[in-house]
Amino acid sequence: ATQLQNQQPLTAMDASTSQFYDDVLSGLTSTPKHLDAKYFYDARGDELFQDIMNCEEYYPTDCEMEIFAEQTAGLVNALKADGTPFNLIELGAGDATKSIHLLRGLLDAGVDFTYLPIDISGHVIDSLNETLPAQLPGLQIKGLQGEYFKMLKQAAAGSDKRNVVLFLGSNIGNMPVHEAEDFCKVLHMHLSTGDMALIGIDLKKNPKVILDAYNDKQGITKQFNLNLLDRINRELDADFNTNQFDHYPTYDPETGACKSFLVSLQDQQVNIGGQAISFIKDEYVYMEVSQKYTLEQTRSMAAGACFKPVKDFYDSRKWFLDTIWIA
Ligand code: AVJ
Repeated sequence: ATQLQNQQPLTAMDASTSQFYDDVLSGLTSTPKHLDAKYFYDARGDELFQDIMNCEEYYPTDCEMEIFAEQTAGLVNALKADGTPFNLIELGAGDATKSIHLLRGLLDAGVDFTYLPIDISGHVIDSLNETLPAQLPGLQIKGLQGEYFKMLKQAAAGSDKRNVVLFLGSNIGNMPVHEAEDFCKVLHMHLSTGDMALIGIDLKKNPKVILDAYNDKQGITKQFNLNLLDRINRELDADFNTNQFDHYPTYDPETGACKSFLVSLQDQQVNIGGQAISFIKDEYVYMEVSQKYTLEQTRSMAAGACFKPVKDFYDSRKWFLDTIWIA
């Protein structure tokens, strides 16, 4: 493609597309190459993630669902604390299928709270604002679309109620350990004494179980990774041939890092909005980490951020932990 042809879509880019473009180019011109897993979730990526959650091998969703469905009363009790009204703020609420158990439990117990789901996707927030009040009569809900901490500030501002923050689904695992530690520190800075966090964390377990969850037999996780290349093609005027990349999932039981890579099957050049990017045969692109922790590691993460653990909830296999920390 000539430069002229490619200048058109670039100048027409909105702010979020241009951020996407900058991140993709900076990741693919780095050594080693990498892409940011937060970009997995376009409309197609959302569908593929739903399919992953329905995979036989993908256990984290089932585990956390079991906790929320079967230990609702325990969760309600721990979070309602002294019974004072609170803001229930959920970071990355998605479709709230797990939190809905908690919301129903809180309503049934007559607890005074307002649910403030935060998501980067406006579509997610619109549909929660619309569907939840119908499913849960009496629910006070105020969805907020935007960045976690920006919206958290907004949610907590102008209210002297205590705050309870939900960060479920092992989303914290998508950060490398040092970033997760920093995230907890920043979270603590946004909270006041007595505020709580309920964090869903995937635990270390038999390495085969973990690797299988990120290497499903149907190849959905592979498609989920390749979809980011397709998304770049669709949104950034690129020409990736996804057949020329393979998916390489790994799990290292020593570090607890479950990482996913795409590997170039040949020497190839890809054009992204007029920029040529070269891949050599067998070169890898680092796509995502899904970090696994021991209970002890979660304890030191809490302590490092000045949180005190108050209660732990496990699924029956003890594969997943929902832990409540108090600020
Ligand atoms: C949504 C980040 C929790 O890391 O387990 C699933 C994403 N990636 N399979 C995870 C994911 C590959 C998932 N999280």
